[in-house]
Amino acid sequence: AALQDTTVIFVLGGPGAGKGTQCANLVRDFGFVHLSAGDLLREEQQRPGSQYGELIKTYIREGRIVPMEVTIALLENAMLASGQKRFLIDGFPRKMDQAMKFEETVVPSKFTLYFECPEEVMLKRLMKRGETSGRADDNIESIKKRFRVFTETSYPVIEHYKKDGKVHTVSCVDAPDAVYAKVKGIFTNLFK
Ligand code: UP5
Ligand code: MG
Repeated sequence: AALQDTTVIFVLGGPGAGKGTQCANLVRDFGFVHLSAGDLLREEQQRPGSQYGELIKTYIREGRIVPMEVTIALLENAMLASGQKRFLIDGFPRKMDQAMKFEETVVPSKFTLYFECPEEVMLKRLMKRGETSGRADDNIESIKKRFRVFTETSYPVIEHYKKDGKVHTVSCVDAPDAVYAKVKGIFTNLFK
């Protein structure tokens, strides 16, 4: 009800494709609110008294998908708390049932922005980031598990939306500015 007339764009792509990097550009130029499901889960994990702290920690390290009740509640709360109307939902939905549930109980998505990137490129980026990120899943074991879950479980969500003609695909191989030039083109057509 409260979120009925909001615009939601799902931002999807493999681990390390550059979802967060490009969302930051879109926030600056188009006034979207950026909600990274992974960031919200990491915050919840740190929150003193959270009943999900241990569960989230284990799931993230193993690259597994946290039960959707937890993630959807975090997203919905953040959307309501923002008081805003345009959202980039980054890294969610990662599983078909999550996509269905979110669109039924929160709000349907307008489209999906899919960042396409070969695994070897993502691997390089994540290993490099792992030198300084402190992220518990930026290590070779966790990265391999994340790739596998993406291919087997999360990519089918993108395929589903592709069948509906609701996906804008952007290659994420080039430098961040070149990638953003393409993204900006899509958003300028739609939102300016
Ligand atoms: N970089 C970015 N773009 C570049 C470019 N064009 N050229 C060169 N370098 C580039 O970028 C990654 C790194 O690459 C950075 O160092 C960046 O500078 C560089 P980033 O923008 O951070 O990529 P992103 O796609 O956001 O990568 P991230 O690691 O955040 O993706 P994941 O999807 O793996 O992580 P997320 O935080 O979404 O999820 C983590 C875990 O949380 C999941 O594995 C899962 O266990 C759990 N989770 C759920 O259970 N449910 C959810 O709904 C969401 C998450
Ligand atoms: Mg991210």
